[in-house]
Amino acid sequence: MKSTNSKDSSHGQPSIVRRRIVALAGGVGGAKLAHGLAQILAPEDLTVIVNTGDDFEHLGMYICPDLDTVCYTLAGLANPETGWGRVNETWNTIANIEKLGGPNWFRLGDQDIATHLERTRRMKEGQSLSQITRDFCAAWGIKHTILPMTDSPVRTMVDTDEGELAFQEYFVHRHCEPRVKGFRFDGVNIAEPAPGAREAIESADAIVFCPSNPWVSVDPILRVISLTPTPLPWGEGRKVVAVSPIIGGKTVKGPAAKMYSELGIEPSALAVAEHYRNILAGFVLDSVDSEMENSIKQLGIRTLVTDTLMNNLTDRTRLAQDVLNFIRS
Ligand code: FO1
Repeated sequence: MKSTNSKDSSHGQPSIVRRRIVALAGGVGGAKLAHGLAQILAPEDLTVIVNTGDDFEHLGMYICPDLDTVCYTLAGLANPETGWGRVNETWNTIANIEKLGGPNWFRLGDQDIATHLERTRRMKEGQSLSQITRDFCAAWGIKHTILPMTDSPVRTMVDTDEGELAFQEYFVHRHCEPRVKGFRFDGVNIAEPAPGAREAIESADAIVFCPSNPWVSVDPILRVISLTPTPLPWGEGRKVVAVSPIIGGKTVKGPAAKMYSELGIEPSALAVAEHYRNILAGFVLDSVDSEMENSIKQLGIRTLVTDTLMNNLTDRTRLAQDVLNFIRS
């Protein structure tokens, strides 16, 4: 549903057509584009649906790394060096846990621990993850809607040459070293989308897949929300647009390129477009990959070639504006 403001082009003023956007995001890359979109879109025009397949219980706390990364980023609280965790963080708790012989492989800062403790307390009281996220967003001054993909537990399991590993065990504890053979999303078949997610998608003019890992960040969300293929021609109905997380055959952050290689697929923007080919209407690839544009077009997908690296807020906002202009085109 489009909402149009009162300016009327027939009176010589440009008509400003608002677009409702749903962004699907994993961790750091997803959070950056969501942050850019939030600079441009009004709060009622942007819903970010976040992967919760990376969530796990650790040291007695319920931890939602991607959800926290997106929230901290939109709130301006994220650690600019890592992209995850909090800015101006201290590490006293984890240092003392380490001294006592406890697990220290998952680096939890003191401020971050407050988030996990309070979330865990509320969950034990029976509050849902989406309810808690709504309250936390309000406390952090976030005006746009951030939803976990689901309130039920879904756990990404990584099948490797060393057996099946829980996601954070593979990702952080084992530094993505075991060779990947496949993925399983435990609990996905019974998981319902979080309240509001379906409505946001139904009323959206476009769904944007942020530059997050297709295998372990976007796929779990797609499985939960059961996004139906969009065979409509460009310009008719909802547009589904993805931004490539692979630039010049490499990922800016995280193991997506390594995963493609280990699964026997050459990592590239084209491989990402092929991954989503049944649901995509448009694809945004980096200028360094412009030679792939024609091959992507041959998949029946519209393309935008632009600079997709997001080193600062200006880059995030510019890329978000490019994506919105592409959607409007
Ligand atoms: N990633 C790491 O590589 N090492 C860590 O110690 C680590 C701790 C951590 C703590 C809180 C949090 O919200 C995220 C954290 N991450 C860490 C990032 C996270 O595990 C991954 O980036 C995502 O799960 C993948 O999107």
